[in-house]
Amino acid sequence: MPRFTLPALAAALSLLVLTAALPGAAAQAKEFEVDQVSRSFKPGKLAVKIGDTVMFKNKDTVAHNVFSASAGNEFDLHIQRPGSSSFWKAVKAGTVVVRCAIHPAMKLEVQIAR
Ligand SMILES: [Cu+2]
Repeated sequence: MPRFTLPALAAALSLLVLTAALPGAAAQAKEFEVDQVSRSFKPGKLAVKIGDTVMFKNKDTVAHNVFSASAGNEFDLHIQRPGSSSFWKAVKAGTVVVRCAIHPAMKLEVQIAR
């Protein structure tokens, strides 16, 4: 008597194919980390591709409010408390200037390529 029925085997196989395909798809989009330290972005410049995600990690003792007014890539991550992380996904090719609404001196330049 077989241990597995044919439908169960087929289901197990398709699950295997699905999970095998996932890491390949995930490898296409990358995740970058930008820290907020001493009221500045580190690094201050970044090169990403459309679909990539940037994680903003607040390593400061003060709150930040990351945003961009660059055409096609406008976003606002709102108030971000010390120790927390926020995420932004690059959607349109070009140069994006990222700033903090609380600290005008903070500046990050992101180059988004196709
Ligand atoms: Cu700030």
